[in-house]
Amino acid sequence: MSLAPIAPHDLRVGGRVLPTSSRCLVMGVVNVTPDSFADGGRYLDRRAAVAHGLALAAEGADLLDVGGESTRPGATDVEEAVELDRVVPVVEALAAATDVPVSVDTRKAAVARAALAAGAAIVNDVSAGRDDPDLLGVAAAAGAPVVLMHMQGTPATMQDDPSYRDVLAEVEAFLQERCAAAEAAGVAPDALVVDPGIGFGKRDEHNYALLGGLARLTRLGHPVLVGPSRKGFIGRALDLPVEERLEGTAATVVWAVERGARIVRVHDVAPMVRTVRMTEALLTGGGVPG
Ligand code: PMM
Repeated sequence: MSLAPIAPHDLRVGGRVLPTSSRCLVMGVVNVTPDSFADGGRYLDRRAAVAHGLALAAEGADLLDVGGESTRPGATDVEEAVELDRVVPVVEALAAATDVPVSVDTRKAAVARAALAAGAAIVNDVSAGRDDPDLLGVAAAAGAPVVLMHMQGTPATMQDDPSYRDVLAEVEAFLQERCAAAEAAGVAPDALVVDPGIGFGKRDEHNYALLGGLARLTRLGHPVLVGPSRKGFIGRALDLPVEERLEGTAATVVWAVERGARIVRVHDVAPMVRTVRMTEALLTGGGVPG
């Protein structure tokens, strides 16, 4: 079954409107971790992380996603104090130095709360509010949008033996249920973003099925975020190491935008801004999207 994507709502962050109803936004990744798969260790130093975030903002990022816990396959949990220490100063410095809204990539309510107090505007939770029951309430109290991502299992175990009967239907049902949970916790419906969680408890066939059926997830009525950047399925398709997956990421971004993705989470901001803008020009016959 193929469906045309439907336009979602905009997102309000602070006093600003992010135009997810009409454009695909580019979210740049700032990992303050020693062990993320694509850039682990490069930005563990606070100043390096802030400089990297500012460079991504200058390259045209619409959002900056700051994370202090690697969620790569096999990664173990990070202590709350360690994650706070990695994330909060970087969020604070970026929020002070740029107008680009900052999101915090965390599964912990305390980290979300501290990051929001330090100037973050969005919470990106790869557990979709399941790991810490207080996280959705924290976002609701701050009036902050929340990214709800699908993952089967936990980062430590998710790639051991992922299995689905119908991955697209199961991810769709999961996201629908988590949107309801977020609304029950007080998050406004127009503050929700959904994400199929590429690579999180998925075999390649599952990633391809989700990317192929992405338009169906737009039917949930919320902006769809996709994070394919430099991930393993691209490496396996092209037989290339992580530092050589730019074109594979770009091809996946084109595909996702054409099927209705309204935020792409990427490491290589400048080339992906061009990739997204060109895809939108093709989709609109050269006009302004919307
Ligand atoms: N991927 C990673 C981390 N956080 N968040 C969302 N919402 N979606 C993703 O696909 C996602 C994420 C893993 O990538 P990284 O280790 O390079 O940050």
